[in-house]
Amino acid sequence: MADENQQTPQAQLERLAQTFAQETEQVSSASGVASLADAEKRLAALKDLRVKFVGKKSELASLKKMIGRIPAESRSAFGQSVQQSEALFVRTLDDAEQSLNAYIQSARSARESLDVTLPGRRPRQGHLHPITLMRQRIEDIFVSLGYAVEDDREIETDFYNFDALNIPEGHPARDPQDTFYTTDGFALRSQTSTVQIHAMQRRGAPVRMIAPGRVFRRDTPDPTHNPMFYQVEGLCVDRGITMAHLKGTLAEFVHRLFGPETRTRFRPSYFPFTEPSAEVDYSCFSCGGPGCRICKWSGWIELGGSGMVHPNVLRAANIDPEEFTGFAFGLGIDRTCARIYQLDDIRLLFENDVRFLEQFR
Ligand code: FA5
Repeated sequence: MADENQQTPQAQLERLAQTFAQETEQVSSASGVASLADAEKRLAALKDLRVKFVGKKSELASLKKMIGRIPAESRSAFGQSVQQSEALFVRTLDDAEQSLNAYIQSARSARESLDVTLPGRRPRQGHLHPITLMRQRIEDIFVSLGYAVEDDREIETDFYNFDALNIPEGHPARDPQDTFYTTDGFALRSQTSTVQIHAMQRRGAPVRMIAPGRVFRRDTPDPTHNPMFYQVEGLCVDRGITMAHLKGTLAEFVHRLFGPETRTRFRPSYFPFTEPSAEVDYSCFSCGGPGCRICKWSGWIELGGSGMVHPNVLRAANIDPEEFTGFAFGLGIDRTCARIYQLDDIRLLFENDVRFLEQFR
C-alpha cells in the first residue's frame, strides 16, 4: 500500500472520508444506544472525533492548506471536494450529537420522573418507653379515683428532701437515701416524697395528689437497683383520714392494675415521715399465691412504702395536724414495670436497645 505522503491529495481526501465514515458509525447512531451511560460515553467519543476530523490540527485542515499548491487545472475541483467533505463531516457530527443529546435528555427525565401511583415509604413509627406506659397506667387509675397529677422539680434543697420529711441532719435515715449534690448544696431528690411538701404548701388541705417522677440515689447498679429510677408518690390529706383509707385505696389500685383477685398485705415498717408506716405487698399476678419465678417463690411482690403522714410533716407544710390527717405511699415504677414484663434486670430498661424496647408497646 502506498505511503500516505505519496498519495495524491484527492486520494488522501477520499481515504479520509472513508475513515471518517467508519469511525463515526460506531458512535453516531442513537438507535443502538444501550443506556444513559452508553450515550454519555458516545457523546464524549464524538467530541474527540470532532477534534480529530474537523479540528485546527486535523488532516482535513492540512488538506485545506494544500489547495493553493494544487495545479491550477484541478485546484477548483479539489477545493470543492475539500469543502464538501468538511460540510459532510460537520453535518454528520452535528446530527449525531443532537440525537445523542436528545436521548440523554429523555433518559434523564425518565429516570428522575416520579411515579405518583407507587406506595410511599412509611416512616418507622415510634412508641412509648415501657416505663412511660407503666406510669400512664398508674396515672389513669389514680386520676379516676379523683387524684391530681403533680409534676415537680428533680433538684431540691436539703429542706424538701430531708428536713421537711422529718429527717433532720445526722438522722440515720439519710444514709440509705444518700444522693448526688451540686456544688451549690442542692440535692438530686432521692424520693418523690419531696412533692408531698410542695403540694401541701401550694394547695393546702384537703389535698389528693400523685407525683410520678425521677429520683436519684447513690445505689450501685444491680438487677433491682439503679442510681436513677422512677417512683410515684401518693398523698391524701383531709379531715378524718385513717389507715383504712390507705388500705382501701391501695387495694383498689392493685385490683385495677393486676385484676380484682389481687390481694394486698401490709408489713410494719419505718419511714421518718409516716407514723405508723408499712411496706405494701400484693399477691403475685402470675401465680396468685403458691409461688413462681416472677414472685421469687414467695407468692408476694413488693409494691412500695406507705403510712399515715407524720404530724411533723403536716406542720412543716403549715397544715394543722389536730384538724387534718393523711396517708402517703411511694411506689417504685421500674421494679413494678420489670415484674409486669417479666424482666430479670431493671437495668435493661435503660440500655436504650430499641430491639429490646420495641417488644413492649
Ligand atoms: C421510699 O422511697 C419512700 N419515699 C416511700 C414512701 C412514700 C413511704 C410515702 C411512706 C410514705 P423506699 O426507699 O422503700 O421508700 O423506695 C420505694 C420504692 O422505690 C421501692 O419499693 C422500690 O420499688 C423503689 N426503689 C428503691 N430504690 C431503688 C433503686 N435503687 N432502683 C430502683 N428502684 C428502687
